[in-house]
Amino acid sequence: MLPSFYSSWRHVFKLDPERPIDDATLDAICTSGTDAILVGGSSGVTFDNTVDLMSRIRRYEVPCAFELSDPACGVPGFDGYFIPSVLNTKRSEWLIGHHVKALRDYSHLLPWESIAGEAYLVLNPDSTVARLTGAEANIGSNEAIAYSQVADRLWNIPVLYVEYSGTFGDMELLKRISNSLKQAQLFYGGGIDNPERAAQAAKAADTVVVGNIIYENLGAALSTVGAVNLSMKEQGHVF
Ligand code: 1GP
Repeated sequence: MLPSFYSSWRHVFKLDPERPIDDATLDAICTSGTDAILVGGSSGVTFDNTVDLMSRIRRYEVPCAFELSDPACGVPGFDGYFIPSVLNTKRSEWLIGHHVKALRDYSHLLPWESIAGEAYLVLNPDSTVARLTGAEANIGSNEAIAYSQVADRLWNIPVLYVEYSGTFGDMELLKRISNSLKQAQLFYGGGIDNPERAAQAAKAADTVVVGNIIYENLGAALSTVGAVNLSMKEQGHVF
């Protein structure tokens, strides 16, 4: 398989277009040595606030991708686009329904070479994404692994995103999920607010996503970059 726009990413900062970020903070994030900036949010993402944030990030060399969950926010100019689906929702529109409508109307406009499907396994029931999508986040480990394998082995999804947004997740489960995957790149996000947690997540996931702490404690956020890189180096990742 050809390398894709995200295959070398080990550490990613996730920025929410709805949340204000000042120039100095954005500068620190974009020059931190992170592998990429991922733009996305569970609510309040609009075309205008996405264009605004993208154009500010574009002053830097860091790669920048967008999680496109609403065709009305289809801003051109990102290096890549993820189209998310929620695996463990009972509301089929979040698994496939929105996607069918979007492709019916906009498929001819999409830059397919820069698009990857992204399967979310949402495991924090108190997160906005869990509430918004009706995700059944209180599931056992074996079920979580089964969901992951459906996405990875049956659907060949390129990216599996284990999402604990707002809380630090179960690293043992993350490792078991990682070991169960055959081909998907494993993203982990949720509650990473110090180097130790970043290093722990990097031991299990291929790509570690850091979000909220950017807005709460910039120094702590920046410290996760080196921690992930060191952990990956210790595990012998070579890129
Ligand atoms: C959110 O997974 C990301 O989509 C990061 O989570 O905001 O808890 O760091 P946090």
